[in-house]
Amino acid sequence: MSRPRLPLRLIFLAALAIGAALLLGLVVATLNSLFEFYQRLAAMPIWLRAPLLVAGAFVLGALGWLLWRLARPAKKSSLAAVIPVSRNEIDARIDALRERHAETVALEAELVELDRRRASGEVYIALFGEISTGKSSLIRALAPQAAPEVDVRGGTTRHVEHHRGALPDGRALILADVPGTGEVDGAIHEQLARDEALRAHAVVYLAASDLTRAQDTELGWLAGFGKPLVLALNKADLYDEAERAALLQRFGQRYAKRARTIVAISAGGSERYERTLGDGRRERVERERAPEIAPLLDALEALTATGAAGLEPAREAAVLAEVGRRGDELARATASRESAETVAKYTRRAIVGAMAAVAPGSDILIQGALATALVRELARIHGVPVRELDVDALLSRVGLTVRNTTAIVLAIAGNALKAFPGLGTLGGGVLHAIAYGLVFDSLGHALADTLAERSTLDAADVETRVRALLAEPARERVERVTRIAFDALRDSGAQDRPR
Ligand SMILES: Nc1nc2c(ncn2[C@@H]2O[C@H](COP(=O)(O)OP(=O)(O)OP(=O)(O)O)[C@@H](O)[C@H]2O)c(=O)[nH]1
Ligand SMILES: [Mg+2]
Repeated sequence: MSRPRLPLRLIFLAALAIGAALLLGLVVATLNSLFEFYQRLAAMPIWLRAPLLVAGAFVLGALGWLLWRLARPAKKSSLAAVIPVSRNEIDARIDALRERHAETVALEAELVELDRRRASGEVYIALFGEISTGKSSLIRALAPQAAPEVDVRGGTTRHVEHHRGALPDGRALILADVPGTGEVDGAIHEQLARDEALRAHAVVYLAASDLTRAQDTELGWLAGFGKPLVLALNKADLYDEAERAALLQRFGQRYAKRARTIVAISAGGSERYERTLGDGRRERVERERAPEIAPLLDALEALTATGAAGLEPAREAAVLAEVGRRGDELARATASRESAETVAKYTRRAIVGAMAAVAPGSDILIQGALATALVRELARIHGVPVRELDVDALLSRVGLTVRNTTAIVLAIAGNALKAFPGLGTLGGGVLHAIAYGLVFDSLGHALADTLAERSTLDAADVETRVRALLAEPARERVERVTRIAFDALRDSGAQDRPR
């Protein structure tokens, strides 16, 4: 049967030989031309050769630059703009979540605060930055009557606190002192700080030295929300003139696009030292360092020149974007909860159906309306529209898997369920039903995961996941399904229930 293959191979070899000969010829011809060109160039008078060489180098350079421009990978902007979302859209999403019994209280509270601040007409400024960068000290400097706790130890501020301060021109500001970021195990406090930063009209980002990668990312995150930012190098007193200038220059190069203004300040803070008294005794003293924050005051005056009303649209957009993001997260968690409930419901039905089946093994999964209903309900939960055709295609595809693996599933179920004493007395019918439940549970979870991750009824993906789940049914899953079977048995009044 393999007779006609020989001439085909010969033709291919001949074509390859001709191709190689042509390529060789081309290389030789090019080298030849280059050599001739070089000889001609060498024979030229210098006044002609030099400009020709310069022009050639220029053309090559330009060509190289053009190729680089075209081929280089696109720069990823760290200021990935946050997708704007309208208030109506957010309200509608929260309503929908509430109807699904999702925990929307925190989102609603955020919107109430959004409205409250707009109505108040006050300008809110959040001081943000890593722990011990001097946020609370700066509050003291900006609002002398406020007395927030200041300490050398990082993580001193634990809550968001608001203080009323004033600019030199007399305008009032509400200053938010927030917990510092970058603390070990400080995720909760960090979240408080981030939320407050988004609620503010503008943010003063404090750093006490050059920015680390984490601080860089944080600044990018804030700028991504379109937050008006002042980048303040605090504790400037710790640097000499040259060091301070070098740091500011570096900040300028790296952050001019993200921050409206970059300043160097000394929030003050306090210092401890020992002094010798008249009688020779030594005494530990703590004294306040004099703050030097004039450049920051100028920056804040400029930044808030339009008043709250001018800054409000950007503030609102940032808060809504964050509420939208959290709403999406909540929607995913809700879908996951609903999916789990739905899968459990259908697994139970499959088990009950299998136990009632006249002939164990009759194809309730593949042909049954149950599987169709499961697919439809999971698709609805994940907001994925499906056609009758797609559901059929999916089930027949997965059906193959199930048919092929029923024996394996039964074996697995049989083994794993040895952990449940008394199960053996229930007979093959129950084991079979549990195996069916396992299949349903696998199909349901595979489908839910595919829908959640791909937002489409990708049959191939579902099949791969079902195979993986069936090949290695985790003990936790087997136990869960078995428990459902026990409950179903108990409800149907079975006598010899396992203990
Ligand atoms: N040298 C110097 N030290 C300062 C300055 N500002 C603050 N400090 C000191 O830095 C330390 C931390 O100050 P805090 O104001 O508590 O810093 P924080 O950012 O509020 O810290 P957390 O609340 O823990 O995030 C304290 O020991 C202050 O005295 C400054 O301008 N110069
Ligand atoms: Mg503090």
